Amino acid sequence: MFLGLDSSTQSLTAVLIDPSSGEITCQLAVNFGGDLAQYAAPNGFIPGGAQGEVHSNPAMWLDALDLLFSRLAATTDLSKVTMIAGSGQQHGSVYLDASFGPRLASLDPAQGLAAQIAPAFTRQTAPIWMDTATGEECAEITATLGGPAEVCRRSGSIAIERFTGPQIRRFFKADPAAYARTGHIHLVSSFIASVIAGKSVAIDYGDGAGMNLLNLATLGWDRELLDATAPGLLEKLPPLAAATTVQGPVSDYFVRNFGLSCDCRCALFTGDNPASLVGMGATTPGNIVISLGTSDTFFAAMPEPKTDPNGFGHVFGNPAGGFMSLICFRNGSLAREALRDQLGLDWPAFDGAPRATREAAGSNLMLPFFGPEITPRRDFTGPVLQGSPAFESAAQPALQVRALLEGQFLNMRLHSQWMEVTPDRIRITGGASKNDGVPQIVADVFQAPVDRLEVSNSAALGAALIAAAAAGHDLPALQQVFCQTSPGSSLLPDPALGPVYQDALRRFASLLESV
Ligand code: XUL
Repeated sequence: MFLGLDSSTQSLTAVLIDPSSGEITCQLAVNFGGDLAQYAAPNGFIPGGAQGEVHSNPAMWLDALDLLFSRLAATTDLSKVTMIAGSGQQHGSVYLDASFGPRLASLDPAQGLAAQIAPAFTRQTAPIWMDTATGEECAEITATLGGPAEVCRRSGSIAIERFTGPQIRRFFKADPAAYARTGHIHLVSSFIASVIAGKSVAIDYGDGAGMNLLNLATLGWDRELLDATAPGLLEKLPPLAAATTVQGPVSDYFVRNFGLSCDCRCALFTGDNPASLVGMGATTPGNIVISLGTSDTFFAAMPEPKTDPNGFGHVFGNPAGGFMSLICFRNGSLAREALRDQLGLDWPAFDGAPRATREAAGSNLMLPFFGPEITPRRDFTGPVLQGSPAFESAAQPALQVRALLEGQFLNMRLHSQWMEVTPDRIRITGGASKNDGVPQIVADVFQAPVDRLEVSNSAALGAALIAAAAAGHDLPALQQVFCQTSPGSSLLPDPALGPVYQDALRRFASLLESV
């Protein structure tokens, strides 16, 4: 059996697969807010950060690992697991001193992970992808390199606030002594992978490309970008490698505590989006994936790296080889939940609203941003409405729900034009895709059929598939088995709405331009 883990913003999830039977044998999660309430991070991050700071406590991720494995061991015979791989929320970083390696090598099974590893932290909190506090550092890195186009040419993205390089620079400037004491800087993915492997392991190309530090052409650390970020950075960064690279046996801590076999090995961990590309069966070009999570993402495999001239899109490594494009929208569930609460609706009402308002398709516009957005990068403080009085006054809440969803997907269509792909089909995943209302709007706005897969934990499933591929299984064959669309789950576009949304797209773009 193969185990995939996904350490996301709000939870740590495990998916266990058995390729011989083609079955997912176990799916389990630890929810940070609910299960580890002592960390006072109801949504997985420390609330109330100043100046756009959003950090998490990495000790919480370690406690979550102990809890997840104890729950897994209580339900499953873990001695049958032969390889573990995983994924993590992208861009977040963990800072550790030189004792990290020796600590991992001598973990005492009788004590928890957090108590033994946390003393190595040189920065007590980990900045995560929601952090927007590094505007100044992005500008400095960009100026040193000679402009945004050069940073993008090298790393696949212009300097981006949440990316790891600007975050490292901010730490170096704020606390140079703690930076100097730092021996290892890990991503969330490579940090968790290191704990499981019992040694400091490499960063994979998929997640490494989300740092503004990796050179896409060489797949190595980019000397100029490193120098522009912070002094002596090369010595603090792990090496880079493909996600399917086997790291060696799992740490004895997990063998002794949770019954894993000492022959169980670990592959590298990657970013949640690259893992999701695998878990959605979309690692070959031609498939578009929309993932509706805390943030919404829009991504696709790419044979050659192609960059967004407007600077919103990114290029990451594809764990199956080659590259992937990704665009991230911060106002995903954050905005859907905000409107639901504002209107006093529940999810069923929210989901039924699109069906009830079919005749109003494309007529009212909403710029669906309830807080700062990253695509487009602007400090919105609330949505912008343009339409009928009944819509603007919220006299008919269902019209606002329709306009919010249309606005989210028109914004996606607008900002994905640089990818120059007209999707034949779209694969959709994430909480908001379960009922039909939201996916139907996606189908209509993009004028493409939308498919849903049987498994909802696409990142953890992708990680389990990467583990199996690292052990020698054929990835496309595994994807045929594990990434099937659920029967009757496809939604077809209404062709009559093609011209309606073509026109709405034009009006949406000019409203966005005008505010
Ligand atoms: C991608 C991004 C988010 C996180 C969420 O660039 O920032 O999708 O990976 O976990």
